[in-house]
Amino acid sequence: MKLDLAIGFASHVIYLELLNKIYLTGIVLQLMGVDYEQRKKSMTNNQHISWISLHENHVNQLKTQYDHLFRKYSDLDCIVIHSCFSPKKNSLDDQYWPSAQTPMFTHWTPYKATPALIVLKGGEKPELYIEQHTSFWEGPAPENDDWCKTCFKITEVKSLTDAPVRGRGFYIGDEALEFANFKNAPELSESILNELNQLRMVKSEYEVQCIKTATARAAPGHVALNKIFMDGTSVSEFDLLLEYLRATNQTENSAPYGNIVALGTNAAILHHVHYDRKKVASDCSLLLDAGADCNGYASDITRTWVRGSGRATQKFRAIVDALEKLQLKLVEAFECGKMYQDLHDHCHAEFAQFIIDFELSTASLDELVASKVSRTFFPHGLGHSLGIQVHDVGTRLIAPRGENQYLRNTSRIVPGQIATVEPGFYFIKTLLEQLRAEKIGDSMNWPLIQELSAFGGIRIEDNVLATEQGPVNLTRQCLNV
Ligand SMILES: [Mn+2]
Repeated sequence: MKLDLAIGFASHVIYLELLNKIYLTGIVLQLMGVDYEQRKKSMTNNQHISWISLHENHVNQLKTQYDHLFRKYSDLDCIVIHSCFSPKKNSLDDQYWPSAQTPMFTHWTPYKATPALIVLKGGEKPELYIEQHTSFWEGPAPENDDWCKTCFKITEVKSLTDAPVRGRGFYIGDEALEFANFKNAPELSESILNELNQLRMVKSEYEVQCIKTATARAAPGHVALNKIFMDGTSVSEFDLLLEYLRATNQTENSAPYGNIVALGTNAAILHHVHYDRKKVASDCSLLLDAGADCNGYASDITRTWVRGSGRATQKFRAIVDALEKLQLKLVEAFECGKMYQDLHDHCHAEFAQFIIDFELSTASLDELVASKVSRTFFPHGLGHSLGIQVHDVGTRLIAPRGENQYLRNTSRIVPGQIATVEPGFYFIKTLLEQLRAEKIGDSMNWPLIQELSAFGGIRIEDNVLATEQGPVNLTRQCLNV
């Protein structure tokens, strides 16, 4: 059946049937068989994790939460979620952009083989409509519908618009689909989307396992790059990127975000993804911000290493060590009941002290705090919720204070929340120029700042789960560099 679908298109049918009979059938079936057996094994035996039952429990929990929404919005007949699998093309070119799945779809299932539609109705078993694959230019993604067999009522359709979607409903998807007897209710969009985002803040046992596994998958990449870099090898950012992908068994597109590989001054660029080809052999810093994926969930890990023994190198290394101590303290403070913004504020207070301890300024602590100098060196937020999106949703229902404008987590920490804790300390040219123009700029040790600028900056980032018993550092469980 699946083989028929894979090659079942009209114009080439005779040719393909012939090929099929002579040559392909055996190989394809063999490949499918091997693939299926391996997949089943990895899904059921991977680190003794029972993925199927974890996922079933997750879907049941999610169904209860959606049922609650249907009771609240009693005039709503259905919620329709499009997978948005279809990749997009630039209208003037025939090259596809990598496709990103609708996060609310991934919340229900990691199914990814062909375009699909989830239709939810209050109190009923979730329905999954899967579009037949017909293109002979591109093959379908590998089958992974094992996830859906018990949790969903599955129907295969020629086109997703054939799905019997009826009544007044709420449609979620990047690509607008028209259904004959369906009336969308866009006026509900903001309130329903807010509620759905809220459902993603607290992670189920299945989701925690996905993020743990994504973290474990990223760890070998960090270990490999630490070794290559600290061994003194002459390497470029591009060499390191390729090594990271190889060590984590990923392509650039399957990684949850653009891996940041920054040597020296480039570490001051918060999202540096240019991958310089120039090899560097000297005293240098490496900032690596790179994760991995598991079932559509992300890990997000950053490390900063420094090699060499020069005076400035040693000074920079001392800041790296102090930052790591502070980072571990902040992870310990990720406790249920606390406001995440308080951790961010605490980090700034500590950085004001850093500026004194590392002789970056002759001003007093009070002067440094009052003039907010730490924001020059630490301009981003302490961290963010982590899940299907690397910067996950549901934790910024209230805006942060103005001076914390980039903070993405203003929530009260609750059990089941997973967030990153990622303090950073950078020498960013544009921000330093602004500081130089301020009155407090006169107190800064500009020659030292100039020397340290060669190392760019530092960020250390772990993924942390909040539990009633205290924080669990998911990253340090499997990574010790
Ligand atoms: Mn992050």
